Amino acid sequence: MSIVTKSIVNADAEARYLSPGELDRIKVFIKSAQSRLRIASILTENRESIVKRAAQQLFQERTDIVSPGGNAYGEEMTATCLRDMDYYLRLITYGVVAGDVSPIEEIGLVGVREMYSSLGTSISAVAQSVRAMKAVASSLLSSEDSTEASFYFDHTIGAMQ
Ligand SMILES: CCC1=C(C)/C(=C/C2=NC(=C\c3[nH]c(/C=C4\NC(=O)[C@H](C)[C@H]4CC)c(C)c3CCC(=O)O)/C(CCC(=O)O)=C2C)NC1=O
Repeated sequence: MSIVTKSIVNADAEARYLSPGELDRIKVFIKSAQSRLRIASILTENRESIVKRAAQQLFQERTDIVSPGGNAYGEEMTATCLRDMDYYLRLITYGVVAGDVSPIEEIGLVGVREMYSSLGTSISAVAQSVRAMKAVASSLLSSEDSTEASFYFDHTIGAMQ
């Protein structure tokens, strides 16, 4: 939910007008809209290369994952791993657009430990893949946009730690 929707839902639940504080937060949200939309479109346009380059880096650092017996071993499993990375990149673009981590949280982080644990997937390696995507993404963004985007990457990584 964006800050606009959230503020309205909260205010209406108490049948009150938006408070000065809420209006200020909405102002910040609207002021940052242009950069957030720019970030989302750069990440979206470059999604394939971000995932591919980050996966290469991950598999170099964690050869065990793609070696026999590894969770992402074999063409099909490797493709599923890249798919998961693409899922997280997509959710991060949702967060950037909404200016809020709750879409990432609700779609991809609630119960994530249990899920990967039941799949025998190392969650720290998944976190490492998101860290690698953050590095590739940062190289495509201006330093200001990179700082903004990092917030959403870091939140995702933090939830997997
Ligand atoms: C949008 C929200 C969402 C998420 C996040 C999601 C994740 C997700 N990843 C899965 C599997 C998987 N995920 C991975 C990923 C990896 N293995 C590794 O060692 C690497 C560290 C990592 C890649 C970075 C692999 C290899 C599988 C297949 C595991 C198996 O079938 O045994 C599965 C099991 C079902 C399936 O194969 O599709 C789910 C549900 N699904 C969703 O709907």
